[in-house]
Amino acid sequence: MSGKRKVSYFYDPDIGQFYYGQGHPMKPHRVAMAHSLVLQYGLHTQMEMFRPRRAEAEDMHQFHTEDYVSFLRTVTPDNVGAHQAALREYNMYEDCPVFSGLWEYCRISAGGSIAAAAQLNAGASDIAINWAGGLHHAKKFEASGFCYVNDIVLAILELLKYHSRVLYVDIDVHHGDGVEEAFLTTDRVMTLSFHKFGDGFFPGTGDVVNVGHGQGKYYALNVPLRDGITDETYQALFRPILAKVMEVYRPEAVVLQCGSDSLAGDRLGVFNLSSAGHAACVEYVRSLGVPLLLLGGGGYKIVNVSRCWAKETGVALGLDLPEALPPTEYYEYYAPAYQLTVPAKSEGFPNKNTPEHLQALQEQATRGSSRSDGDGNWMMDGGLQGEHSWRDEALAHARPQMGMRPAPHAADVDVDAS
Ligand code: V1D
Ligand code: CA
Repeated sequence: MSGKRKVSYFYDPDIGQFYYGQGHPMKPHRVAMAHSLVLQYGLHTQMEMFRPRRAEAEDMHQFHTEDYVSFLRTVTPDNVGAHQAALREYNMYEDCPVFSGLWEYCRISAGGSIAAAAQLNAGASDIAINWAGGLHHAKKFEASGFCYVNDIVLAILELLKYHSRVLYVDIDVHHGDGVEEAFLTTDRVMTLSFHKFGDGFFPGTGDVVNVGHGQGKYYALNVPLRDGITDETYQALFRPILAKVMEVYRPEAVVLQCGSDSLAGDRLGVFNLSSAGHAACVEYVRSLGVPLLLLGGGGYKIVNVSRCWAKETGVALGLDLPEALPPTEYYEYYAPAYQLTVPAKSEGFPNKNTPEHLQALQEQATRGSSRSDGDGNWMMDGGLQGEHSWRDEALAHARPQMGMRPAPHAADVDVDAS
C-alpha cells in the first residue's frame, strides 16, 4: 500500500532537559534535536502535532506494580541515601540512576506512547509517532537498561482495547526483553526482535529458541545477529520475515520500536546499518498499510539519532527529505558534512553474520518446523496446514474486546509548532 498517511506526532518540549548524569550514554536531548530537525524541515505542517498529557501513576499500574511506581514517584537525588535497599531491589543504580526529574521523564515518555496508541484506536491517524518512547527493557517491578517505565507495554495494552492482535517489531540493537516478557504467555501480541546476541551483549536474552510459553508459545520471535550486519543483509532477513508474519498472524496494529543504536558508529551498538537501511524498515512496515505506532529507543551518538528519527518522520509522511540539513540551533553539531543520511562504514567493520548463519535464521523464520513439538523451532507456515494449525489456534485464543472507537484523547492539546 502506498500513498499518503495521516500522521500524528507527540512531543513534550521538556524532554530535552533531562540528564542521566555524567558519563551516562543515554541523552534525552537527542529527542529535542530530532524535533528541531522535524520543525526545520517543515514536517509539522504535514502532520498533526500534539503535546500529550503526561501519564499518571494509575496509567502505569496497567503494567507496573504499585510499589515500584510509588518508589519512582518518591525517589530523588536528594533522598537516595535513605532508600539504599529499594534502589537495589528496583535495579536503580549504574545503568538506571536516580536523576533529577526522573518521575516527570517517565510520565512524558509513557504519556506520549499511550496518547499515540489512543489516537490510533480512535481511527484518527494511520501513523502515530513518539520519539521519547520505546523504552523496551523496563520490567513490571524493576528498571533495566536505562528504562524505568515500559511505555511500549502500556501503549500495546491501550491498542489491545480496540485491536484483536498487535505485532511488536524491535530494530534496536538490543533485545526487546521487557516487551517480550510482558506478553510471553499471550497470543494477542506477537513480539519480533532483531538484535545482537552473544559475547555477553546486553541483556543476554533473545536466542532463537526462545519462542514464548503456554498460549503465547510461538508468538515471541527472535532474530539473534552477530556484529557488523549491513543494510543489504538486514533487509534480506527483515522483509521476508515481516511478510510471513503479516500473512500468518494478520495483526490489526503494528508497533515499531526504532532504536537507532543499530546504526553504524553507535557508541554501544555493533551493527553497520546506514540510516537509509534503518529507515527502509520503517518504509517497509508503513507499506503494510496497518495502523502503525513509531517509537524511539536506544541510540547513543546523538547527531545520528536525531538525523535518523527526522528521516523516519519523513518516511512516515511519504517524504524523501533533502540531504542538506536545514539550519537549527544545533547545526554545528553536524559538522563537517551537515548531511541527513548516516552512512554505513565502508571498511574495517566485517559482517560476522556468515551466509550460513543468515540462511539458517531465515529458514527458521519462514520455513521453520511445522510441529509444536517444543523443540524450539519456530512454527511459521508448515503448521498452518495442520488440523491444529498455528493460525487456527491464534484465532481461537484471540479474545478481542472490540468496542466503539473512542473519541480522540480530549486531554491532548493540539499545539502549533513554535
Ligand atoms: F557505558 C555505560 C556508561 C554508564 C552507564 C552505563 C553504561 C552502559 C553501557 N552498556 N551500560 C550498558 C548496558 N549494561 C550492561 C550492564 C553490565 N551489567 C551487569 C549490566 O551491559 C545496558 C545497555 C542498555 C541499552 C538500552 C537500549 O539501547 O536497548 C535502550 N532502548 O531503549 C532505551 C534504551
Ligand atoms: Ca531489537
